[in-house]
Amino acid sequence: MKFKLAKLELQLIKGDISAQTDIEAVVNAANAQLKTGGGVAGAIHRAAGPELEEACRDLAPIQVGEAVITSAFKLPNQYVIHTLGPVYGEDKPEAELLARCYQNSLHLVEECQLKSVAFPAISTGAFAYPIKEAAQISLKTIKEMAADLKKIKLIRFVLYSSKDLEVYKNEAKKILKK
Ligand code: AR6
Repeated sequence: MKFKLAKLELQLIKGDISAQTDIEAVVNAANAQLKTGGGVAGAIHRAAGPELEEACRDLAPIQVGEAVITSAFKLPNQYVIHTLGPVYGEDKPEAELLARCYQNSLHLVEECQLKSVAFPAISTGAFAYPIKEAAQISLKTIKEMAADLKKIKLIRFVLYSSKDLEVYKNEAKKILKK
């Protein structure tokens, strides 16, 4: 499913964040130490190879809501943006912290003048953020920022299950008014 937001296209697909061959930067749902882990972080580090963890060493630890950028090494992308989402029920205010992950990631995209970025549903796995609320926050944040993003042409959400994709589609229809 596709939406037009200012000058950019927002896509919602089901897939694997580590297999986005036509995207310049992929976003990692990282841990504070920027080490490999489960879920998205595991898939990204496995596909990028051990050089990614090495490149992350001097940038860690990061704070909740912060984002940092590295090369993507063996991934089919140029860059990885690592952001630390809030743990639901622990890191507060959680909605603001989750919004900051998307804002800070998109600031890096803008600074590096990238044309395309792919996001997973940050915090909705090990960090237990409910998918519907997370979808609303991420889509609203991008909608608010869209007019200020100059270079980027494509933002893609890569959802891991059909169920999560359906939730995103439903929320996007309401929030982005297709
Ligand atoms: N591609 C796209 N989405 C995925 C993939 C994938 N390959 N694998 C899982 N998801 P999570 P978090 C979905 O746990 O909640 C890690 O161990 C998943 O279904 O990766 O921010 C880190 O090291 C869920 O919807 O990230 C951290 O310690 C979403 O991606 C911690 O988990 C996010 O799940 C971060 O937790």
